[in-house]
Amino acid sequence: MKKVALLMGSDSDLDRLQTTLDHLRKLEIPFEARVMSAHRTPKLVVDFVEAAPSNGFGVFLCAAGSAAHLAGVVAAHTDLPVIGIPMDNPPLGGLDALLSTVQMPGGIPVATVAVGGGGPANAALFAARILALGDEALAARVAAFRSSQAETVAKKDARLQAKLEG
Ligand code: RP5
Repeated sequence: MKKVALLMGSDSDLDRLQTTLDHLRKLEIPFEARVMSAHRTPKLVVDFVEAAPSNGFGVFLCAAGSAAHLAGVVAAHTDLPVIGIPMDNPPLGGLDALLSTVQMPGGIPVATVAVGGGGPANAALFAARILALGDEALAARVAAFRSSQAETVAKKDARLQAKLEG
């Protein structure tokens, strides 16, 4: 299976990417997580991205906050799919990163997940769905994950009904 490259602009992003890592691990998706910045280490980013296909990567997850250009810069240097994860940094709470990531010009696509909440987890799940197109075993794990969520909701509903009746 191709690997996921999880790039983050700073180690200050890492704690908020725990659910991304958790979901990649749960779905048994090989990945590398790296700190590199579109602004502070632009050459490193370009070198990494250009070498990515020959290094076995299939999808990029790019997490950055503030004036977040990491996902866009990565997308500008590759034909692989890029998913942007806008980080909810102060003082603007991630609106800055969201707009910087989602408002890409035509021709250079970046799929952008939500700021905070389920966004970082969804980035991993979206990467899983992309890679699952060419991997039946992963597709089965993705399907099982979705079923398990439905079962969890059904249990919660049953608990609610019991509480309301009691
Ligand atoms: C962005 O700048 C990073 O993704 C991070 O969210 C933000 C702040 O970085 P630090 O100043 O905490 O290193 O590039």
